[in-house]
Amino acid sequence: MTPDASEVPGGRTVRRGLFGAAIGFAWVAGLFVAGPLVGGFGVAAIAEGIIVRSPGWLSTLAVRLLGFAAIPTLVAGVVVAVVGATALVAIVWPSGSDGVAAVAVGSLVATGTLFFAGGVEIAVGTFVALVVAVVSPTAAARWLPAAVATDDSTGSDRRQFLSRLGTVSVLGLVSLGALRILFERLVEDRSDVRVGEPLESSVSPPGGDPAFDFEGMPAAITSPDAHYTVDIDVRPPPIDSETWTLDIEGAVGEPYSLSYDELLEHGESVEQPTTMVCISNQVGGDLIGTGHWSGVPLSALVGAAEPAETAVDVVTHAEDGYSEAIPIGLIEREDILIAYGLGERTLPAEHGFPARLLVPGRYGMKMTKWIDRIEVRTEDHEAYWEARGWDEEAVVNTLAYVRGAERDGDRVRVGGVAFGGLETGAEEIAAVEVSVDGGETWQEAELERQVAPHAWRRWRYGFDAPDRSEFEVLARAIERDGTVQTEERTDPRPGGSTGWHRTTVRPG
Ligand SMILES: Nc1nc2c(c(=O)[nH]1)N[C@H]1C(S)=C(S)[C@@H](COP(=O)(O)O)O[C@H]1N2
Ligand SMILES: [Mo]
Repeated sequence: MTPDASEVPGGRTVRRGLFGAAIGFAWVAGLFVAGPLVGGFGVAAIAEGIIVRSPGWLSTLAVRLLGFAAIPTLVAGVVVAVVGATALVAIVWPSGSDGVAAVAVGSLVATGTLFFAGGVEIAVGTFVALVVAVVSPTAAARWLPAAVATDDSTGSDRRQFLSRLGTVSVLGLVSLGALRILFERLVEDRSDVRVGEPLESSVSPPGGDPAFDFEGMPAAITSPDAHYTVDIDVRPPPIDSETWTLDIEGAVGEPYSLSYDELLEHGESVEQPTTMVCISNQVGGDLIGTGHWSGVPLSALVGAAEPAETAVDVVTHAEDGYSEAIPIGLIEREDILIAYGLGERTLPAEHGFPARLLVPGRYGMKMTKWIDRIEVRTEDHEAYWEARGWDEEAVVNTLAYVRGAERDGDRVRVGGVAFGGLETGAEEIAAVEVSVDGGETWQEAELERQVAPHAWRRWRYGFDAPDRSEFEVLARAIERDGTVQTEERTDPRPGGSTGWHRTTVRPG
């Protein structure tokens, strides 16, 4: 026989807590479902609000501890806090008073406040979103309470409560899921049709050497879907390419604006595969990719505005409040682009639609996405991450990462990628050396021919190993002037991680 709930100390408290948590969760789920109607998940907006309002040292600490997972972690934290708070309220809520009405009023006030603080516009969609975010927890409160209201619980009460909790959750989640899909459909039709649209003039990216395509190896050119993303916000800012303009202004003789079509049809467009790596990437980490980008040299765009003699910085400003500065002297480099395309299409929203900066050889943080304004300045500008303690120049530290391993009979092959922001253009990495004996001896790997001047080099190294299945592999790159990549391990902050990548592989 199972004990009655009444015999379990705190059984009622637990059920009340569960009831309250379910209501909090229903509210969060309602907000998530309504997200497409109000331009995003309300909980994400709370998390963003916390980041924006918290002092720089705190957000920096969070990023330091959690890397760029700080924001998703914060979102999860807000969800837990909401669910925990509603559980507590349910536990202390006086029996006998009308819980359903309280939930309706409470969720109405909370949702209204959230939308108001988030600057959501007054529209039919907002009203529908509000209804969903209120009905979801209210319905949960209406359908769950039977077992909670009674103080003298019995085993059947408890079972009834749990089976109700199950039924209501399943029915609720199914209907919320269906609503979410419906809302996404509705909004998709309104979203910018030019995101990810085929580019007319684009040529296909250079192909890699198939000999380097084996188990675990990345493609020579990363597809847009496979390219990592790192954002300060949880979602890309919605931008309408019809009304968007790129304004070039500040300390210039001839400020001007370009429309989206004018940018796409710019006569000096180029295509440029470029490796991008996030400054927060750990040695061997995944925040690295080589996109096939197209764009217009920044020098052409800024040059046409006739920058002042006294100009020092070119600042790119983005819709999400992000900014980055590069010294005016640097823009003479023809390879710094305002990119509008990735992989033969216009940019995907998450990679910066309609336009983003590309600064080859620098860390990704220099490459502002969702640009709407280029400002030439006569004073130094403090950029987003710089203000949070990261390196201003952000030149990529020479790196060699181990990626793949494969066995063919007695033969084992390991491989990976190498890259460095040495700013000399092509052929910056002269060699990659590999050790499979813990650093005792080093052998030179075979390098793939360079697919483009600013693209990583893939490498591979084969050796005979009939009697072993596990290998510790170490890799290090050699720069063009013979300098061996530093062995010293440093943290990503402030200037990017350094050190040799050491990892264990089990080739299959
Ligand atoms: N506007 C804006 N630009 C941004 C960021 C951002 O959060 N907002 N993140 C930067 C960082 S830290 C990196 S590593 C790259 C990542 O670009 P990707 O998401 O296209 O890979 O974008 C950079 N540009
Ligand atoms: Mo980054």
